[in-house]
Amino acid sequence: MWLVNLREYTDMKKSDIIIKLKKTLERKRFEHTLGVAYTAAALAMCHDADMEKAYIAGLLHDCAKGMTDSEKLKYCKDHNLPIKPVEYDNPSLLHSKVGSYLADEVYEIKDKEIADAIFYHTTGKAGMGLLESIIFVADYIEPGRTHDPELPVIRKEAFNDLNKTILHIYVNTIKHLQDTDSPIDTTTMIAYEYYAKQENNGKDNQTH
Ligand code: DGI
Ligand code: FE
Ligand code: FE
Repeated sequence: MWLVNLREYTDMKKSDIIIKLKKTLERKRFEHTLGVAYTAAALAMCHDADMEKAYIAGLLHDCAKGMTDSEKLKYCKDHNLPIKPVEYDNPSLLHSKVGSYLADEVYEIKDKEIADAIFYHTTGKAGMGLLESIIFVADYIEPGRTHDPELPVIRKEAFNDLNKTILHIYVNTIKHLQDTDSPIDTTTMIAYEYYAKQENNGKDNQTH
């Protein structure tokens, strides 16, 4: 493998991944996937992250979306992945956890940072690393998204201040979950509190 130019190797991988994803995802989901991949690469350019990793994590972030709820629950049981009560109530939340394992098992991407970015892309978590933050944000803002009227502002923020953008996304997502009476994962709430505190600390520092 070391005789192969690394650039060619990853280019080969990317087209293999895209062909495989096209077979398992519905058309809309596949288009969203490509949108997240190039948005993540653009955010990586802006925020000095690894573009290659951001693109691949973007491609794979929803790779488990083709599975039914019972397939996802079975996959977790077969692989001894713990399932939280909120995930039993809403098994769609499991696509991020399952996807991070499929990235390794099915798509042969053996990279901890990419696996973590996929694992946390739905709820996020307190203190996300750079790649995790980029995938969390790219998933929300890619050009195909239309669900949030504040998207034009959030898209601009994303290329300026990632933590501020993450807080904005949490505020809007939690409001949407409350409005629709959806159960909120504790990881989501803890992360929201973390980013709200970060923002307040930043403001305090500016006034001193
Ligand atoms: O897979 P996508 O649709 O591209 O995006 P995603 O993985 O971010 O999932 C989005 C959905 O997840 C959106 O409808 C909000 C929901 N979500 C995020 N955090 C929570 C949540 N749903 C529940 N019930 N609880 C959460 O904490
Ligand atoms: Fe997702
Ligand atoms: Fe997504």
